[in-house]
Amino acid sequence: MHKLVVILFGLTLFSTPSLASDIEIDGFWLRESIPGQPHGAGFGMLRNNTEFDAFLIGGSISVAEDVEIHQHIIEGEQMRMEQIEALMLPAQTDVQLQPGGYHVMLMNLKQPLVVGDIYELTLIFSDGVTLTVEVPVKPLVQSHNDHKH
Ligand SMILES: [Cu+2]
Repeated sequence: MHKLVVILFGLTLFSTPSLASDIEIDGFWLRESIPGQPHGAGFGMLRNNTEFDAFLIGGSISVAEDVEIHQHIIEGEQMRMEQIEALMLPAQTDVQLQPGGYHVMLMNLKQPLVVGDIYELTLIFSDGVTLTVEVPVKPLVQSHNDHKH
């Protein structure tokens, strides 16, 4: 952990001040809460349009006590989540946060996430720049077609 902090600090020194201003946040959404679930999760696309690698290091949202960055890892036949200190966004690259992969974890929700609600999510990058976007709550299961039963 200490080593990573040092690495991030080093990168900050060599980054341009406007790094995160050329990062786009696209199509972010929050997954609706199921009863008894203490945490929430958010997904979407981050696009780094700069010539430099960028690092997402955290976030904040009014409905949760904290925002962590998580990844899913497979251990044997088990899949579980693990917090990561930073999500690297390579230069000129899209990174997708999606169910079963990288996501932002909303720790200790103050109220359940209900479909149709919209929250402001702030994402924090390693150069200190923050970006805030409106994120809607969507259903757990999203069908890719419109057919209904
Ligand atoms: Cu998680």
